[in-house]
Amino acid sequence: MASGLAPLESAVLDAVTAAGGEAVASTDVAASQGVPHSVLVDTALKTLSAREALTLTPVSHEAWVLTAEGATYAAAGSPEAQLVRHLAAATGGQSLPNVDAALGAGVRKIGMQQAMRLGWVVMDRPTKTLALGAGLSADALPTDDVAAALNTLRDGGGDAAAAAATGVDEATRKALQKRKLATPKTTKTFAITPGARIADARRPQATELSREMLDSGSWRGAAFKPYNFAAKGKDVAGGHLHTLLKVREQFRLIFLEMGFSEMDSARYVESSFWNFDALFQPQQHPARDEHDTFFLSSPATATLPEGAGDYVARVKAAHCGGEAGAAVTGGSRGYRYAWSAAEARKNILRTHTTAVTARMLQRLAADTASAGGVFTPAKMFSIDRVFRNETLDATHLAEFHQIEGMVADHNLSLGHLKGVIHTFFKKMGMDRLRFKPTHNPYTEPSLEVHAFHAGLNKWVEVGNSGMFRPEMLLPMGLPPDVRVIAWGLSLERPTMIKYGVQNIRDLFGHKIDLEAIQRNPICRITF
Ligand code: FB9
Repeated sequence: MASGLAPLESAVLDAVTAAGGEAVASTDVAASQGVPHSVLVDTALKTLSAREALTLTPVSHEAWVLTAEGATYAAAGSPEAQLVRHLAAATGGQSLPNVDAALGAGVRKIGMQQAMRLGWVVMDRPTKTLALGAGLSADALPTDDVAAALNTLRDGGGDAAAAAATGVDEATRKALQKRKLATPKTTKTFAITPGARIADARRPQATELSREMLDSGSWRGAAFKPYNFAAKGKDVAGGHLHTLLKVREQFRLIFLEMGFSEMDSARYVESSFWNFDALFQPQQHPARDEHDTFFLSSPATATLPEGAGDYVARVKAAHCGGEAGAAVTGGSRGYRYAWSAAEARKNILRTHTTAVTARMLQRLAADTASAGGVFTPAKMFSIDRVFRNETLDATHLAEFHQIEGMVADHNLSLGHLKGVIHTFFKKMGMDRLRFKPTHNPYTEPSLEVHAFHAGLNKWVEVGNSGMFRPEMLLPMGLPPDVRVIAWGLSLERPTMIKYGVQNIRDLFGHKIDLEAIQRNPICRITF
């Protein structure tokens, strides 16, 4: 049961009760309690009026406050008055530099302007000296109404009505405002009167409807602390998706929207067979040496796929070429080298998720065989980590996330590849694409994909793609008219561009700023 009132609340209630229903000025209570008016409002008046213990009637006051410049003139006199006093004290015309030295160029300039407007000062053109105006002398100086008005405003607490009463009328105040010497400020105070529920304001307030109150019925008369719906709830600490995973989720949605299903890519350690050989990448290909690929020391080797109609032998034949090779690849002459099973067994950290695609395609071929040769088209994707022993720089780490999509169906063409890539990048908000021929060991033709990025206002290389080679597909046992188109990109690049990250180490790794992760807005995929 919340007990007593805050001291200020109690003081306000006392004042209101003492006033016997008369309105009490909030400024008076604040003054009597020695607290700034705003504190009284925030810590007592708001809570008590929320409980309908008080009724607050806003009273706006227009108070004129002097500007810093106004305050100096209130003390030292208006510039024009200072100038006149100076000239009166001086003998003969005063040169401008002399007056500047005495009053300061700022005061002299304003003073001269005002005093000459009022005829208090004249300029002797030939000698460029200043002198008192006609009818003025040291003992007949004009009154400094400006300074007087400024002082009246300050001493009157800026109250317009009080000032007007002492001759500082609206026009004078406007003139001061025009000279940026004083400005009107509206302050809002309150006339406090008793509220409908002032009676039980002192009664402790219930903060919850407890079981006992329900049983005892004591809730009927109880005063309940009104819900403060504006109260900031407790910051609920929760998990935060890493920025990369936020973007990954968006890419998954794009693929799912396009009717793709996700491949199981949970396999960082892969055999050279699936990562390279199955993709018809020759064993002496530069990417297969330790400069580009991480080889495992233990387990150093993997077993090659058994059965599958002796799929491994057909892969070997495809690589070796010759009769056998041409037979399993529809006539390719292969690479004509001695393919080594030992090389293929070497375990590595996969360099691309295309290894997973190879496994999926080989499984599709097996399913086709077990379905009596009936091939079921497939659209699949993967987004997962790959590892490359590359030179590290601001945009390259030894690992990144590869996004890959593939479509396997009868008689697919390059047009289908370009079409599906257009659909994909359009969903990323990029609909101006350019395709540039390139080379991959496992696709022919191969196309680099470039997109015009409006935000960066430039063309960006956004991925790679191609049609898997028959030397890769036929040894798997896929029907000869089945074509497989595929494309790939990284997850890091779009994420860095989306979140404006310059250095990949700020996005991925032990040095990232966790705050940023928590602060990063959810990711809307359009780039
Ligand atoms: O992601 C890449 N670029 C990119 C992608 C999106 C993007 O979005 C922005 C909002 C606009 C911005 C940039 N790239 C691929 C292009 C380059 O960054 C490239 O320099 C780096 N590439 C990585 C490999 O680096 C060694 C990105 C990574 C990549 C490259 C190729 C593939 C996948 C990832 C592939 C493939 C493929 C080809 C054929 C068949 C199957 C898969």
